[in-house]
Formats: sequence, structure tokens, C-alpha cells
Amino acid sequence: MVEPPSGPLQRPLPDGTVPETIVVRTEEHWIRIMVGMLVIMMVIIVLSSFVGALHPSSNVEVIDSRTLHLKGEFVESNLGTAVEPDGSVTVRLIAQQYDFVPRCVVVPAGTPVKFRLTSDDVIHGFLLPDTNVNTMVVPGFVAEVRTRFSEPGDYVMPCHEYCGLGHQAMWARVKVVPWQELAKQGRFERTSCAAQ
Ligand SMILES: [Cu+2]
Repeated sequence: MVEPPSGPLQRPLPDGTVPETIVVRTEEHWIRIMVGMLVIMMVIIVLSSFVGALHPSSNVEVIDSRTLHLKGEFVESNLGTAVEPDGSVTVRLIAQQYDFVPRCVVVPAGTPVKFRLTSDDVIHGFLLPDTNVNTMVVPGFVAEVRTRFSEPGDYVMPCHEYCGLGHQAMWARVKVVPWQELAKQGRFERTSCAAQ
């Protein structure tokens, strides 16, 4: 004699329909699985954000991109690395087709570093691999990201937002050095990395 199937959905029913209680139970079962997956994904996003110090840029600051080179914070003489009175470091950069100005900046290891960027033409992207630095650079706005480099080393800064035919060549460099080495450098060396 053949054993009847044990699964409720596989049992033969006289009129061929599935009982409502079984449908409801199955739907509730899948809803619990879906909610569980959503909760796991949210936990991963929140935890990785805290661990990696990742956050959406919250800095909404407007600037007139037509006069960047004439006046204000982003005039040429003010670009590059500056040491603030509290010992932190601010780096100011302009993204433009197809370069960052300056192309290389020197920053100290183990010190809070604030990058402030803007664009004078189209939308660019600013990314430092293996750090929490990743932002869009939109003309008319100042993008601000903060980080801290634990070790000396070189980081490349690719533009990661397609900005035109020369986009793939839009690279720059951040050179992380011990604090003492930065203190010895003059403003020109910090700004251009020309000697390296
Ligand atoms: Cu680009």
C-alpha cells in the first residue's frame, strides 16, 4: 500500500483546492523569511557604516563656480594642504576636466584630515580607495569629507564619475607622510608634491 505524502500541500484534496489555513500559514512563513532578510541587510548596512565610518555627505554649502579662481576659499594660493590652528589639516581641491588641482597633496598620518572640494565645470567624483572617502563633486557646491590616515603611504584619487572623453585619465595622488615630515615641508611642496 502506498503511503500518503506527508507534506500538507502534497496531500490529495477532494476538490483540488488548497485549504485556506495552509495558504495563510505558507504566506506567513515566507513573509517572516523576507522580513528576516531585510533585517539582516539593514544590520549589515548600519554596522558596516559605523565600522567603516561611511556616511552620506551632509555638507550643503553653495559656491559660485564662475568665480572660483578670482576670489574666496578656492583661489589658487589657497589650494592644497593647510594646517589649522587646532592641529587638524584641511585639503582644498578643485576638480575640473580632466584633472584635480593640485594633482598631488601631502597629508600627515594619524591626524584628522578634512577634504573640501568643488568643481568648476561638470560633476566629478572623488574616491580614496580603502578609506571612507567617496563623494560627488558638483559644480556650485562644496563637498566636504573627513578622514584619518593611520599609516604613511600613497593613495591614488581617481575621478569615479564619468565627466567626459578624458575621464579615464583623471587621477591625482594623496601622499601620507609622518607629521614631522609634513611640518618640515613648505607650502609649495605640500601643494604640488612636485619634488616626489
Ligand atoms: Cu571624471
